[in-house]
Amino acid sequence: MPEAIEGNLDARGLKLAIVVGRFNAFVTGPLLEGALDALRRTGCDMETVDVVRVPGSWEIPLVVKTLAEGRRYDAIVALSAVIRGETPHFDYVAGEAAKGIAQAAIASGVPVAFGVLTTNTFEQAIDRAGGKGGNKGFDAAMAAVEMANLMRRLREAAK
Ligand code: INI
Repeated sequence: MPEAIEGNLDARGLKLAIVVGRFNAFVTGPLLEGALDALRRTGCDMETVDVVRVPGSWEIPLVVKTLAEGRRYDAIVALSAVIRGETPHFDYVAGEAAKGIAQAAIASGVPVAFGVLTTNTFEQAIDRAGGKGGNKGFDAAMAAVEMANLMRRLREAAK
């Protein structure tokens, strides 16, 4: 069996930022708690975690891009909640947030975990923010730790 190259879940020594939207704060608050819990459990020095608040999902790409280009972070976690309403607004906000976050990660080489909920109802959002669907903020932070370590490994292997 070939040995798989993968990132571990040890956040000791990693520098992470969390960008979190205020819109739908009753969902994004628990997402942030979940993300912080994951970082605590993976050994991250919590004093070094930067939490950056933005108005909503629309603003996340610009802030993630700015943080990633600053090269101070091993990974970034993006957290927000877009809930479908009666208008096409949902599609614009959710689509641009997803595209912009992906572009910022690919352009900078800094992993950005996608903890942006896109749901049809408030109930679905709550289910995924610590309810019966788990906590997507926790999952996103775990993905950020794994990807930070994987990217580190890949860069070292390329030397
Ligand atoms: N922002 C969200 O994060 N979620 C939403 O569901 C949402 N809706 O539905 O409008 C939303 N809108 C605000 C948007 O992200 C910007 O903050 C706003 O348009 C100002 O630029």
